[in-house]
Amino acid sequence: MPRILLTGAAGGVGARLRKLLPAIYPDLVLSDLVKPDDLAPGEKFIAADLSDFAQVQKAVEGVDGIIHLGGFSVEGPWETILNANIIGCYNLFEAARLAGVKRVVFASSNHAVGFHPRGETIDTHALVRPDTRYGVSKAFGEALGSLYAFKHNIGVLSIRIGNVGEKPIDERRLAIWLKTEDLVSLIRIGLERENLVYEVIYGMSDNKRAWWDNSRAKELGYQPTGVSEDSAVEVLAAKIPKADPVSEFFQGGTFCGAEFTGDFEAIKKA
Ligand code: 15L
Repeated sequence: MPRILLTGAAGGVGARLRKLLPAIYPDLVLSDLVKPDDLAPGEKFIAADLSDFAQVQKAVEGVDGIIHLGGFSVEGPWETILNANIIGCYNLFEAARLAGVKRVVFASSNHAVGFHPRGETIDTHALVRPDTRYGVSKAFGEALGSLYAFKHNIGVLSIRIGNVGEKPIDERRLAIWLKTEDLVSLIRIGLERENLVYEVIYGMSDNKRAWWDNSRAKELGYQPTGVSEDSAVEVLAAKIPKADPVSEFFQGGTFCGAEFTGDFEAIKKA
């Protein structure tokens, strides 16, 4: 039975996965900076600060596969992103290499490619266009995953996650919504698919308004079950006020508009 480590287990997505993963991976170890408040008696937990290599080494000891959600999950100050997402991600992969971990699923984000226009459909060959320091850290994690896959024989799957939730919550999320069960299917591809070297795929459900071509995920066996269009009438009726033009134009939404000092007319055509 494989032992699987879930980092970032106390976060929002981590909390959702904690409900579904034990049925598939009974030997699941949870990790985060601090213990989740609702930790059940049967759940195994190890506290680890990702920016501390010794603590990360302890957490990965004896595991076969890692689901790496840990780190700062939105835009933040450089010091925060540097420690939690850049140094933290390096520590995770390096500790995994030393411990002989076979698989890592890296929770990347749509914000690694957020500055692509909504009017364009991109696949995983599109250039990274991070929309934040956070997005840069996700592009870094993808690159690091590729290095450890090709150089150190760890099978790595980077999932550019859209937005995980019960339902899509606004018009942008109709394009990028990811049902938790579908995230579990993607994780299983990363941990279980034979001969996986390094892959990048988009973490979205069956979304009619998608601006991502996720054919690589389908080739790897992904069959999404969530249908975002089922919520379209409700979402559009809510008439959520529009954000600024930059946020509305690009895929990354308000992550693009925040702190923006660029030339909107020029980058629209780039
Ligand atoms: C992300 O990467 C964030 O972790 C999440 O909180 C959402 O903001 C999501 O992107 C999104 O783009 O909606």
